[in-house]
Amino acid sequence: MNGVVIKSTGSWYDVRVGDGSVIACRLKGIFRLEESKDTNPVAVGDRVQIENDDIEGAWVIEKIEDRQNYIVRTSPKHKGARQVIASNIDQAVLICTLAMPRTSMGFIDRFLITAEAYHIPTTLVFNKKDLLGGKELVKQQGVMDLYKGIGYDVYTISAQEADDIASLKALLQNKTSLLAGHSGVGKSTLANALQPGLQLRTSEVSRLTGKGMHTTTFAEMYQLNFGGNIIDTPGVREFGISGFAPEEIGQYFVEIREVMPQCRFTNCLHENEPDCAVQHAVVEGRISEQRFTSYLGIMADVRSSFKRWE
Ligand SMILES: Nc1nc2c(ncn2[C@@H]2O[C@H](COP(=O)(O)OP(=O)(O)OP(=O)(O)O)[C@@H](O)[C@H]2O)c(=O)[nH]1
Ligand SMILES: [Mg+2]
Ligand SMILES: [Zn+2]
Repeated sequence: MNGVVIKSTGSWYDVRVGDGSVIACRLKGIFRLEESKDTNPVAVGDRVQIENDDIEGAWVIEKIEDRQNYIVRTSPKHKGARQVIASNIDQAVLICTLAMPRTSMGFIDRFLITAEAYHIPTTLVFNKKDLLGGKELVKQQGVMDLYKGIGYDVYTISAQEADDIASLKALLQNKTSLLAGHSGVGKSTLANALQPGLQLRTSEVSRLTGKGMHTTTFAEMYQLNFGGNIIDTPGVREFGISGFAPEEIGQYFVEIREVMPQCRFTNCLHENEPDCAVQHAVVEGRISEQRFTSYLGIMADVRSSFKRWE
């Protein structure tokens, strides 16, 4: 029987099959033994073949179909190991909040370059606009304008506003979308608003630290009654990146990719090289200093993780 993995706990996998029912499956031993840099051989979104195994007396995943795409992050437990967050997705929706919790541009950029590298179109959704005062709204608008200028789709919403939920529905309809972001930004709250009846657990952000409580513990895919699927994921503290070569990174910054053919050296890394079109663009304000700072920070990370791999 064919199905789609909608939840993976590491020992059990919930698989949604053709008639809409969900079957808890185990993984055939062979997959666990396969050599892999990934910490999880099966991810949410994987299309699989399952069979009722006579010997084990349970449903097992027999075969994993090739992935159309997938998105990974560095495993927080084992640096250098990759964790596949989800596969076969149409888009990612990065939920950000200016406050409670604060989402930094560095975090946004790390997510965006990973999504660029894996060819996953990404939309930025700034949630909790109801919490922002005048000054903060101006600040948020500045960040939003920056990303709009680069070419990303950007929304500002409140989970409590029916109109905002309606515009989010239009974004998500008939697609399989990954909801990502820090703990506490409101991923599960938004899922509940989009699909009444889900009743996912949510918890208040700590007033003391301004951080979320890591309420969602496993990624899970839910069907939307207006068409499509969403994957709610556990909040991540940092979006570690690994496995990239330093010379790749420029290509994943859309606006750097655009100007770098004009650099004097074809292997320019846009750090200290002479006649670098990227540095010129930063000086002239065509590339934002914040994005360039993110670029340099990611280059430093990539270099240090590269060394570990050698
Ligand atoms: N004021 C306000 N609060 C919101 C909004 N969206 C979510 N919240 C609150 O933010 C808190 C955290 O929401 P969750 O949905 O648990 O956040 P999450 O992103 O799923 O967090 P993790 O599961 O830990 O990753 C809850 O108390 C929500 O009620 C919003 O638009 N405005
Ligand atoms: Mg959650
Ligand atoms: Zn350059």
